[in-house]
Amino acid sequence: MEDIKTVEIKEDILSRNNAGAQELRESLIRRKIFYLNVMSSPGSGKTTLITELVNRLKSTYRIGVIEADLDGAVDARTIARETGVKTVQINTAGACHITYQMSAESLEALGADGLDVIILENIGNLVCPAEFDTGSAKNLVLLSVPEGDDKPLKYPLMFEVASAVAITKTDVSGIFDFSAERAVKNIKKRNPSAPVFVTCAKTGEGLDALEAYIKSEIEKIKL
Ligand SMILES: Nc1nc2c(ncn2[C@@H]2O[C@H](COP(=O)(O)OP(=O)(O)O)[C@@H](O)[C@H]2O)c(=O)[nH]1
Ligand SMILES: [Mg+2]
Repeated sequence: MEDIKTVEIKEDILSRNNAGAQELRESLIRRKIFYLNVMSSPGSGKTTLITELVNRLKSTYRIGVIEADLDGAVDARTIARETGVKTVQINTAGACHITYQMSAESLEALGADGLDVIILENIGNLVCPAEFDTGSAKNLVLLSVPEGDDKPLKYPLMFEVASAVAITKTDVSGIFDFSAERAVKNIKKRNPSAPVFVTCAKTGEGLDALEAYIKSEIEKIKL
């Protein structure tokens, strides 16, 4: 019988990505640039929350936003219109995640060196983006009320790689069978150390606390 050789491509791709991302992270921190990677399911409120956060932070910091999508520039246009900050759109042509190279090229296109804070809205997906380190200093993961409080149990890696988690859309809690207490318990099972913020971009609930957390992480890099 023919001897078939098996090549572990995924492991190789991931370890190369991790090494490149680590270098990128160190380089950004050396240059005192805070890079925040925002991840969640499609429609869980990333663009809306990023808009709110940028509008709160932009008087203190020079901010840029990278919007990653499979196709189109809808979110980049929204962010540019609603915040006025420098924004670039990257399209992955169908890929479900962005690699550290895509991340590095986008930072270059944005002009990272003139900025204090860069926020990346990653592809909407609870699986692949968690596997691909982008070189960010911190990962903010969103869990919206309509998705259900069990998602941290079903998508463990996404919650394991989170530096912080924001539960979003609490204004619709009454319509969905969502318990913030259960969600926090499930998040803590995956990641005991990540702070969890209970937020709503529409009512402003929890945004002061989330803004304070992000500011304190930015200032750690600026020291
Ligand atoms: N009720 C409610 N809707 C929200 C909230 N945040 C975002 N949305 C809506 O959810 C939809 C998807 O939001 P978007 O920010 O585009 O999510 P993204 O796909 O993760 O970027 C939009 O119709 C938003 O207006 C919220 O806090 N409460
Ligand atoms: Mg979006």
